[in-house]
Amino acid sequence: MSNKKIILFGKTGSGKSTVANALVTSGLERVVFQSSAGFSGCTSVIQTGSGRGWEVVDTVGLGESADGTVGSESAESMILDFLKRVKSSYSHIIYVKSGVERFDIVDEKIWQTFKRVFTGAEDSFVVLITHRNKAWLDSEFDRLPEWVRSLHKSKILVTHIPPLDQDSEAEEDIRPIRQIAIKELEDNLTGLFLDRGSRYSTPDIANMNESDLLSTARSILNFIKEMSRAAVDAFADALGICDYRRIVRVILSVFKGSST
Ligand SMILES: Nc1nc2c(ncn2[C@@H]2O[C@H](COP(=O)(O)OP(=O)(O)OP(=O)(O)O)[C@@H](O)[C@H]2O)c(=O)[nH]1
Ligand SMILES: [Mg+2]
Repeated sequence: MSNKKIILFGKTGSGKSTVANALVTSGLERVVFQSSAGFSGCTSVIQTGSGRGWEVVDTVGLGESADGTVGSESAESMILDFLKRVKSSYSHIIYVKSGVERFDIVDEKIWQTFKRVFTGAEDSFVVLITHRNKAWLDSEFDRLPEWVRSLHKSKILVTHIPPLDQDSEAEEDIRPIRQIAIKELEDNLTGLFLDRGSRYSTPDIANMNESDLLSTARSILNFIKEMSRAAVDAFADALGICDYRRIVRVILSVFKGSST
């Protein structure tokens, strides 16, 4: 059985590190990827880990960044570093979303940004909703946003991986439930990969040289600015966001963590 390589992205607290640990270690007892539940807090740099046939790239969660505005030049080099870091072929490129939060406009913009970053590897795109089960997905499907529903149904996955319980008796009860959830997630992901003949998807960036990557980084930055501006123009009232730079900042925060 061939190795699978996945990259996870999504907002902070969506469950990326949890999924990463689950796949690589089959549980949550051994921590490879630091998770928000741990003392170390949320993920602040891109991390890679592997085990059990899975190689996982866990990215920094998108959220409001504390350090304010990023200048265009440093934003560009941040994106460039990120592109260099993630230029590779993948079995799955996964947008992780917490099912207890509503999908909003920022989710859509992040998704569009990653479709732009991984152009050429569309085959491997998946949306993974955490904190929920299949029954929830079936009942909520029609309420998912259009950009999610337009994916093939098999590429919209749902998982519920309960965190480690400090109470050892409770943990004993939860562990088998967690194990079943992890097994189901693995089976779903593996199934998708087998359907594609176990072939990796290669994004255009994987074949780019330094100068192509730089112009791609520049064009991605412009793309982020343009679409954020358009979103604010269209939805300013509903969003309560008058400054498109705020959306830009949120989206840019994912590219942090790849510079050394
Ligand atoms: N109940 C439940 N809790 C979950 C699930 N997935 C993640 N969590 C919890 O949600 C919290 C955040 O999970 P993380 O895996 O750290 O999220 P992350 O996306 O890596 O967050 P950042 O590193 O900040 O981007 C942790 O307390 C997890 O235990 C789930 O499916 N069900
Ligand atoms: Mg994390």
